[in-house]
Amino acid sequence: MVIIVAFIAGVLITGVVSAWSEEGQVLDKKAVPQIEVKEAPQEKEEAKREEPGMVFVPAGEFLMGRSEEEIRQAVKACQAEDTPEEVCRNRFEQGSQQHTVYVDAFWIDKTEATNAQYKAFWEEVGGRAPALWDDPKFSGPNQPLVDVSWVEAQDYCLWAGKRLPTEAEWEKAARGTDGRLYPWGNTIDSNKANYDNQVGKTKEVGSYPEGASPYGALDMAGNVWEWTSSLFRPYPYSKSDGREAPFPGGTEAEEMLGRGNRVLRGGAWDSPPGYLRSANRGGLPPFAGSSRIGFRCAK
Ligand SMILES: [Ca+2]
Repeated sequence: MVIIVAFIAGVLITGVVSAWSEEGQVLDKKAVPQIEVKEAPQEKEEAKREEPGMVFVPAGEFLMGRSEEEIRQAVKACQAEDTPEEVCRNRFEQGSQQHTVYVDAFWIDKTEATNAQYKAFWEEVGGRAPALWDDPKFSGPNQPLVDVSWVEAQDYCLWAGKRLPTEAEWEKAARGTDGRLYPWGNTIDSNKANYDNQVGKTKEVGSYPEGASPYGALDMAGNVWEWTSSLFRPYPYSKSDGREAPFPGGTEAEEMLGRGNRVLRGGAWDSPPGYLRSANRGGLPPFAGSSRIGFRCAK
């Protein structure tokens, strides 16, 4: 437990450093490169299929990670917090540099998984009841499930005939293909997401329709951090380099010792604004969980 708490603290501290001083600076439009999007013809048929509660993301490339200008701002902000320049550069230049990634077509849940949805799974399958189901701040049926580990999130998605999204899928679903910083555009907006302790708890999923991503996914920024399937490894992202393998190279016990943090995305109800950037990455051991952590499924 001590180890897990330490990792949670580590992620939060790192995120704060990367977030605060960047905010309020409008990026030069030229700093956001554009890419041409080609849509495969067969996808038009795929997109017509109905998947209740899910949105479709067509195959193609997108810009993943932070642009050079974003990294420059992040390093500057990091140094302003009295962190050595080399540490800051390692953190942002090697960890999140923007690059083009191809992603196959997929579906992703329109909202975070709710308490009601998870309860149906839990009543059928059993296992641990999330501790915060006793807390009225977090237990509403349409509030997102919190206090859920990566392992439990994955089990739920498999039960529902789905899986966790990769972090590349998650980021594309959140920001589309034009390199925007947030699901709705380039400027943070408290009318479009739940963050910064505005209400001091999670809100019902889908409470911010104006904060929808280009594909219609809701709460990709804020409300709860969302588990992805991916191991936290430096970019460039490659789905075939082992980062998507379940428990690669070790046992569950080894994973609990911190080898194999999984990526979380999007920030939570109490996160400062920079956490909500679609390119921002968090990482925690797969057995961690808190009132800030939930998930959504893909297929
Ligand atoms: Ca979220």
